[in-house]
Amino acid sequence: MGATPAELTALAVEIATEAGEMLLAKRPARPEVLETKSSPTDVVTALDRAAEELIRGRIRRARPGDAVLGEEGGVTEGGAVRWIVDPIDGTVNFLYGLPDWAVSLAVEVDGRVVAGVVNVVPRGEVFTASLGGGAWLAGERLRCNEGVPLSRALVATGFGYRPGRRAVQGEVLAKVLPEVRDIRRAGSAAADLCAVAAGRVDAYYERGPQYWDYAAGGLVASEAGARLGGLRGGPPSPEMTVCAAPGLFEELSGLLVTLDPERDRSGD
Ligand code: LIP
Repeated sequence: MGATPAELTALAVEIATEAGEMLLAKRPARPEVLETKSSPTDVVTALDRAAEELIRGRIRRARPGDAVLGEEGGVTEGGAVRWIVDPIDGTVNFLYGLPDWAVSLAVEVDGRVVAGVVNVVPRGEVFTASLGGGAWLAGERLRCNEGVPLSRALVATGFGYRPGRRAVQGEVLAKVLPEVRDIRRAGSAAADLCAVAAGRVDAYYERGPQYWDYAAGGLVASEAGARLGGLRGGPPSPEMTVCAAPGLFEELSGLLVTLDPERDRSGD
């Protein structure tokens, strides 16, 4: 079933908004951990699962036959249109009641992301983008910060859940920190990428975000003029994802390459 990027974005806004309303309404004072994944600190709550089920149900009702890739529910095969779903990006923030968690929905057509919505629920901010249609927040078009040198850059980053990865991420951070204005670690890749788009930070890098973490926020940032990629000219990936205006992207990725960041301490 055909649809324009703008139509897919509008549907994604409806679904992400409804999922956010459900999460706000049903979030208990102290959500319980349902289970853990890659480590004892990589948590899933019942509401992660419930939100993804709501989202999948709305997609099925509106666009039966679309494919879905979701953090909790895995792959549902379908046609040329595929939804990339992170029902709660920033799950630990959700668990603790911190404000940076988001419902992140991206829509691909033939493997290319054409629509992205990041609903940062506690802040009441719904970031949207459609391919070629710009990035938007509350009716205002977004532009990333340009012309910022690395030494004056406010840089967002994040950390994985396994000790062996975090040990190397700490080593890399220790080398990046003296070279930049400062670091921010908010806890949601989707929200971090939207912060790049909105000029609230100048850059983002992280080793480890999954495709559902960065697919929607990556389109928002790209449509706001930022470059999204990996190291050495590669695409964004769980190996390394970097996002900034083109000049700063080159400076930051050039520094990261010297630090051999795409590795984990062996054994854990
Ligand atoms: C989160 C990422 C974030 C990372 C966190 C966590 P989750 O995703 O969005 O960038 O630093 O450690 O992985 O696990 O909340 O969906």
